[in-house]
Amino acid sequence: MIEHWIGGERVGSAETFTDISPIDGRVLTEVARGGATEASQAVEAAKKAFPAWARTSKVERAEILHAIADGVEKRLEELAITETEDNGALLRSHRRGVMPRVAHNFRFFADWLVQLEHKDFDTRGHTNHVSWDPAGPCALITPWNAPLMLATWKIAPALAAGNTVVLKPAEWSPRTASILADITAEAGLPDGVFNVVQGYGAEVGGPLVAHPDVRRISFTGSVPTAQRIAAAAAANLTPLSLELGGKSPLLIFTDADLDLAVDLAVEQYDNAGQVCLAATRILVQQEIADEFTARFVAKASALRQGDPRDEATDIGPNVHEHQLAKIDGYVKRALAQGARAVIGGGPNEDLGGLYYRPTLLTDVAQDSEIVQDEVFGPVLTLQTFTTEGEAVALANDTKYGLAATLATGSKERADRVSKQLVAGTVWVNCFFVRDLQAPFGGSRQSGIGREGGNWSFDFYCDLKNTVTAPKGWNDR
Ligand code: TXE
Repeated sequence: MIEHWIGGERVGSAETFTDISPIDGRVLTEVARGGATEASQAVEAAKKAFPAWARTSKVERAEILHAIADGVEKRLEELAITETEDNGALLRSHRRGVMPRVAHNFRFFADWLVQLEHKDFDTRGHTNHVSWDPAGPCALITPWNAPLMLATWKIAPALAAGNTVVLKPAEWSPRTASILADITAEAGLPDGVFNVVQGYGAEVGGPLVAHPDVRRISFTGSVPTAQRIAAAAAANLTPLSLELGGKSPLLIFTDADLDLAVDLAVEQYDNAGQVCLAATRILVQQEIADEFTARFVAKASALRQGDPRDEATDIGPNVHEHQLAKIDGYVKRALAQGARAVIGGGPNEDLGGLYYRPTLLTDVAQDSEIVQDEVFGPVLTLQTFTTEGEAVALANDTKYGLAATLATGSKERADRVSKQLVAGTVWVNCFFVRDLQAPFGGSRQSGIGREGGNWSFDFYCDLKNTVTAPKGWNDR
């Protein structure tokens, strides 16, 4: 049984829900199904713990964050397996990429905190001193596609800044947050500084974000849920940070290294396509479209789909039957409208369950839902363009603006095109390189605000400027 973690104690609920593995439909555990009462208890605990935690020195907080990172590293294998069982993402990625990054999130923000300062400056002899004051209890709402990674992008800077936290993990992947709670306690984080409430979004997440004592809300997830959260935040004018979906383009020009371009395109099937940053719209220059498609098909067809716990597997299952139905609905409607499946086009019947075949669709209209909506599955579309101007126009013709990837051999073209793209991140001849110093987030409906480096601290703090008069000012 997974319970809530409130004020340093395990707390149950009268009702529970069942956590099921997308790998094979196995029941993993029962989970406490929280509601308004638990949300309020957790905020109370966070509020009570706040003054003492806010008073700790930067160095004390940094030490505890490093101890949490040590704990994550010590339990890395357990965390990796637990997360794979919960959301079906590859165990090899959890082992070698995701969980080490979880530890790094704590180390990075611990170190960043220690050097965080704004140079004092002078105004007519008066000294201006800028400080980052912690804001108070923060409500963090996170999704299931990279549960602990995305949660700790928020938890680490929030705690480093001296805030207290209530985390509401996604109901499809509740378990690693619970392990993290144990790790924080073992690392010496005082009771109530970090709390976890489990349950469904509307039932426990809704009351949490509407709570008047919550000082910051940070959310990663879908646009409709973000709109509900923003409405709740508006009632209390709670500052919020939103990291939402995307429909990012991969632009491939004739001067690109075609092998690299193919690698970049195939990489978009990672995590069975359940990645907000995924470049799901391949835009390829007409002259090389046939050659690119042939090489893409060869490479993508060699991907191994299967049990994500197997190190040889490249693509695992999608997370939940609702997601699978959503993905298949999009593909079926696209095919009915005249799209052609170059590869894939349906669930993997050999494997059954929640496994969807990596799919590439051509003959898709720019204004169709398959090109405009986030599918969040292993489904890519391919369109062609003739000129650079047309490529940019297609790339930007979306309600999103999270990321864009370019494959080109020309530095001048890369500079020219990246300047014109509406995207929070542009990758040139690479993908998914993410440094925590960099601002991360999206334009348009991909979100509000940026996470990373100073941007995270600016969000989780009340910035203060203290202006001190020079000595003897009252002698004048
Ligand atoms: O997301 P939700 P879902 C996109 C992706 C996917 C779609 C639906 O396109 O197909 O969203 O996924 C909590 N108040 N992304 O339905 O609902 C919920 O419990 C407070 C993109 O799973 O946004 C969970 O913890 N919280 C994405 C979290 O919100 C609420 C990652 C996310 O769930 C709530 C995930 C409410 N009223 C999905 N309702 C990305 N940006 O990476 C739900 N929640």
